[in-house]
Amino acid sequence: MTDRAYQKICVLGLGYVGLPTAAVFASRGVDVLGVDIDERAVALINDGKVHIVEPDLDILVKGAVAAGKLRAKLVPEKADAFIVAVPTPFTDGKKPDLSFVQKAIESVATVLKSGDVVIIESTCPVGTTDSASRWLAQARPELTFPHTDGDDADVQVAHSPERVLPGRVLIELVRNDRVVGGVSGTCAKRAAQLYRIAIEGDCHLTTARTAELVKLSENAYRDVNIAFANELSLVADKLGIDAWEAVRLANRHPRVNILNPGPGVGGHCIAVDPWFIVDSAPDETPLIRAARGVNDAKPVHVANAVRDASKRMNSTNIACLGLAYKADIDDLRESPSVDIVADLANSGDLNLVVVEPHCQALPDKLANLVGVSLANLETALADCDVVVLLTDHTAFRDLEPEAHETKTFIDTRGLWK
Ligand code: SAJ
Repeated sequence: MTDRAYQKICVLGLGYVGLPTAAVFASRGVDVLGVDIDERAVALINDGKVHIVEPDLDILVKGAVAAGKLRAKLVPEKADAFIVAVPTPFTDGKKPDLSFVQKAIESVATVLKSGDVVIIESTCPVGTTDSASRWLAQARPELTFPHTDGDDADVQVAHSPERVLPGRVLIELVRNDRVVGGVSGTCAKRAAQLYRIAIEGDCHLTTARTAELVKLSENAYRDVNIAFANELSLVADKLGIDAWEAVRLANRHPRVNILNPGPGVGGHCIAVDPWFIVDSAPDETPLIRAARGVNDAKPVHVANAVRDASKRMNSTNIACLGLAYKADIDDLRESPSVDIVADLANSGDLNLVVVEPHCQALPDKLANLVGVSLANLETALADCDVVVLLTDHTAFRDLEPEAHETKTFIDTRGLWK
């Protein structure tokens, strides 16, 4: 059911959050214009196709485009609401890079009219949504905005962070609760009214600044807890204890829920967002910073363990299973598995046979390194004496290390425990 206030919306940024969001609103009968700077993505979407891998997204986009409810363009058009879902990476100095958000907001400013709602879904440092309201006001001085005019403003500005898990985006987009933070109370109410067209979860209304911190806290919480598990795994290794067994048994306690140790933390969110908190309160965040350090150091620890095994086995033939940052996806961004293979390649004397069932070719970071090749599982197992499991893909689950007595297996994920 469309809400009469929202006949048409623009979604800026057609990535793994923006495109599913656009398609879900379109499937609810809203006229949706998706906007992206990537010409190839725009052309594919207008053809009813998708440029990212996410279960069922292709079907939803195809249907929405065929029904005339979803189109894509390089620039926005007039609409009733604008959802900004562009990336917010960090710079080399671990500072947030808001240039994509700022450019998207500037392009919205060119088509904005009184009564419109602008919502930022991109993860951003506290204060960004208030800044967006100021940026819009600078571009459109004849309109009023909530940072100066509060509930009486012509245009509403809000932050509602995306919280979906890659691999389950379409389910979580509709079912998860949403935090909706407004620069004013009216901003939050109007933004929630939009989400209720498509969202089954509850909308929790708050301020834009609180909503910004909520999102950052969620990912920092996970990072800190994974760091705890990773630190425990180093302790367990040193003491000759199976870390996954220790975690599993500790979790039998009714108030303990330790996460799983792994080769490090990848993806474009959990390894990045904690730095946005550290940047805004550096003196108050020793724990969050330390957790980042523990998780970032884990790939080096794994690479050293592989080099030790190679020496013990007197063999330089190493099978590396998995490159993606987590199981059963093709996403290699910030993946510790890629970093570990690159680190091992820098040793100079190893023959690294990589198996990644979700990729047809090695990523740029590995493609030109000496001694790294891509192979299937059978070839890698036949040719290598050390086997390191880096990503817990289902395709590796049935491999039985005990059936290969002459090889050394390093299981960084606890998949075969
Ligand atoms: N990991 C572990 N041990 C664990 C759990 C995860 O080592 O017990 C590793 C994974 O292997 C991976 C990394 O952490 O390398 C992150 O994976 P993830 O599944 O925890 O999270 P993401 O990055 O795919 O998605 C997260 C989600 N946030 C939370 O669960 C708090 C998702 O809900 C957010 O929408 C997303 O970040 C985002 O966009 O911010």
